[in-house]
Amino acid sequence: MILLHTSDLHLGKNLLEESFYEEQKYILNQIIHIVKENNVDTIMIPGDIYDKSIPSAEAIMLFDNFLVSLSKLNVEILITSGNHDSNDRLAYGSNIFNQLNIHIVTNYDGNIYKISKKDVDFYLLPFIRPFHLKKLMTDEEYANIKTSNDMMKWILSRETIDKSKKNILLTHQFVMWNGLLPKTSDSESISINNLGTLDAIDANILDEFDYVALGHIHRPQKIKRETIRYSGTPLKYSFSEVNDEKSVVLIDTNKIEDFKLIPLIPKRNINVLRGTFEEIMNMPSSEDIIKVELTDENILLSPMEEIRKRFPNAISLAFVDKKVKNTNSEEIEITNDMSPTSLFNEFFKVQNDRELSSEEKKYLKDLIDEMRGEEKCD
Ligand SMILES: [Mn+2]
Repeated sequence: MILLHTSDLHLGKNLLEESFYEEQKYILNQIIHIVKENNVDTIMIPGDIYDKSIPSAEAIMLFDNFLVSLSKLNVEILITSGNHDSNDRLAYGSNIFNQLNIHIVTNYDGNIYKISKKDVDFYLLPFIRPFHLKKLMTDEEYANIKTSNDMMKWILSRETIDKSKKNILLTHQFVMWNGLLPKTSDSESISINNLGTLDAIDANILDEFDYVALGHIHRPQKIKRETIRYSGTPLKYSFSEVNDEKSVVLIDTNKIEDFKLIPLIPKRNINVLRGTFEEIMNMPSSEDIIKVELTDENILLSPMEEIRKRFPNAISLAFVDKKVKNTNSEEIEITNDMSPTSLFNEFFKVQNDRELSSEEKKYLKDLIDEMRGEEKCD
């Protein structure tokens, strides 16, 4: 059987103000194309179908069309909810979908939802936290569940894994191994606590599975072994991911360890351009979604307008020169009798390591006078 593993679609996501609707539509079509080309039997999506617990109508339509297209290709669809999904909303229609080989699992009731297909057993575990187990246990038992790892151990201890079969687990969790945290990005909204491990599940307890299809972390990577794997998001969802290569995992269940990563090529790429204004204006024009980091020494007035003529999808601009460093107010000596001009001069000195020139002083004085004049008119 050929399986495809992807996750964290985050349908409905925006990057700053930029909608990803067209990109998502494009990349879902690409996944459908990969499914067709490779005769995929089953697609596995362990969580974060939507970006928000109340997805937009547009996002719902994207997902709907995706399911319909997959269904037409007779692909079995295995989905579990992620931390971004609303369980109740994602579960809508799941009973009737089951009859169409679309399995959407959003609830854990004491046993992992299992699907057997040929020689493979799939275990579908939605995103849950330790407190979800409270209603399934005695108080004494619950007192022992302190971490996500305790939770997962308890969950797995209740399953009888048939070792004569291939066993595959779908789960949306933070999995680590040997003290190594997974490589995160800016788009996950995960807060790593002080220990960094309280929410983490130790990959060692997943050893009974031939393949673990993980969702939650947005960078594609293995944890402990090649076959415990985050597929990563199908698109770059933050500027921290510009150097990542996005892909889906294609698995032949007869030789799981020989899985392939099929690259996903986005409609528009995401990129960070760094340089002076002049350098950037000499870079080849592109339709990419761009963050500009200007290294100019002088502050420019509305550079974005010019930059957008060359890079119409520039959506973020930052000055990264030392002049715009965050000045700690303690670095500036302030006394009560200082005029606004000398206050500004102190600030300027800290930022630029020099005094204002006489020309700059005059400009500042005129500006302040003008503002004062306006104040008086009020
Ligand atoms: Mn996610």
